[in-house]
Amino acid sequence: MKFYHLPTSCSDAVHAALKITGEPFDAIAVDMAQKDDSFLKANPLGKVPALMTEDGPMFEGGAINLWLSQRHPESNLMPDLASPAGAEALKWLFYCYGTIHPVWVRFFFPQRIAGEGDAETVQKLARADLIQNYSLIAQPLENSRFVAGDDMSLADLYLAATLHWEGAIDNVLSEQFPALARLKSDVWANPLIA
Ligand SMILES: N[C@@H](CCC(=O)N[C@@H](CS)C(=O)NCC(=O)O)C(=O)O
Repeated sequence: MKFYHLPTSCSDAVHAALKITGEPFDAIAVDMAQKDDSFLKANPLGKVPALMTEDGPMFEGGAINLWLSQRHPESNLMPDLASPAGAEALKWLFYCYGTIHPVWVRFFFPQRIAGEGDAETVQKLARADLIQNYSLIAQPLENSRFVAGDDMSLADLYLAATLHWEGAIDNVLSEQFPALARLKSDVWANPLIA
């Protein structure tokens, strides 16, 4: 299958899952300034990550990664979804995709919200929301190595991918929440991913 991605974007979480599962793939780094037809066939919205599988296009990173985890249960990327650990992993996975990621979009592209209005204020509010949102997901990491226990899950992959961007807010997340700094280096040092 073909994997459309952009290094240091949210597609890194899918890239990591592809490597861990051993799913064969061709990685294609997308030129966002010139989105070609094959990429737009994989995701008509022109966003990464996207896959062109033998059965057709697939997009939305969370869906792709859940699909990969079910195709490769031996990779242990998600606990049994009906178990208590599965509930935790799902909760934090959706928190990253549905709550944290959109706030980064507000931060990086404030004019998409503000239009002709006050983009600076939109960005300032997004920064404050980011700190509050990460303070919540840092809590489980005070008591366990990963967000849903001692095994790494898809939630950790996605959390680590979003932490690539904290340089834009002076690395305040790693500074304020050492557990996040630990998680970030733990995930990216994993020999299956690196
Ligand atoms: N909900 C989508 C979001 C995808 C997304 O926003 N990807 C960003 C990179 S992190 C992108 O491709 N942005 C390009 C753009 O918005 O034009 C997902 O989780 O896959």
